[in-house]
Amino acid sequence: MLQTAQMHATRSICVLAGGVGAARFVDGLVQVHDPSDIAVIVNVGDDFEHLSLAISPDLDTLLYMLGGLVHPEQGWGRAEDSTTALQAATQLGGEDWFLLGDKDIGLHLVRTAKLRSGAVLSQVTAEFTRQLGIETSLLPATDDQLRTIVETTAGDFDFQTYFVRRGHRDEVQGVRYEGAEAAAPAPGVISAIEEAELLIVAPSNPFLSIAPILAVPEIHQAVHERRNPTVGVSPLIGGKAVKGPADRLMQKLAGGGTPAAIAERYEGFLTHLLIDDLDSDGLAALEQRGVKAAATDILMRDREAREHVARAALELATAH
Ligand code: FO1
Repeated sequence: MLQTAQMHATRSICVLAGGVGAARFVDGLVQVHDPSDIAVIVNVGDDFEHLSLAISPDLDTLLYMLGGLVHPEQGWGRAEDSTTALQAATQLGGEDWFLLGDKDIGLHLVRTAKLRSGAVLSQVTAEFTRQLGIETSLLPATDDQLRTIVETTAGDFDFQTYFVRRGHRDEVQGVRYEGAEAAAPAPGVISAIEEAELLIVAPSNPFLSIAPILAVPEIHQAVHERRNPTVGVSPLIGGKAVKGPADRLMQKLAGGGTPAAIAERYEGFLTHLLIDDLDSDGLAALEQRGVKAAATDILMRDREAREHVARAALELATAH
């Protein structure tokens, strides 16, 4: 098997990540810690094939963020992109509900070609990080097919159909991770978890971004066998999601959006949780669960705020 040196490099910080919040957090982390000493394990449950292109939104959001190319307001896709190709495809009857910019399509063309000629996702991702000058290691959770399926009162939908096409309006009854049971971790994933001094669970949707990673059995086991600290950053502020359905999913599937309910999602491995000042009335319940906690302003409104949140997460892990 072809494995790159980068995949074997030991990093002291390992992050579990998915979505825009995670990418913003990692952008803060690389400002306060050596980027080459960080490995990020990325959700692939949102991946899908669209207009025959292999799309990996969470990997791409991190690639664009760390490569300095991300669309600043959207948080996904590329800055200063155009939509000529998609408009032409739509004129010919192609689907237009998933916005693919011209520059973004450039990446998808290369990824799709490489995958079709036999490369695996982790190899393609490592190649892209090299091309973009990214020192942080970005590892897909698995090279195997793993798809998040959202079960709603209107039917079961793959992630992007639920999230983008139907605007995450359907009432969710459950989530399943198709293929996870049989999936193997991508090269480097297990050693990144085992060897990191600190594991961080990024401020990502627990059900839609973090759970698909943990649904890979060997990853679940490695995370639970760690002896070093694992710090989570809450995805909710004042019990509400900054964007997306995390608060609704927590209400429906976890019985609430309190800090204790978030810690419960990560029961068995979470040692610390950083929460927002607006949720500080939940600190005592966390301490009661044996989870060390601190509250600060965790809204990542700009680069400075991202740096603040990353620093606070590192300080929480080292303070006690
Ligand atoms: N999110 C949207 O809300 N609408 C879109 O049309 C859309 C297109 C898109 C294209 C490429 C890409 O990498 C991400 C894209 N996203 C879009 C974001 C994506 O659906 C979500 O950020 C993640 O899957 C959630 O983690």
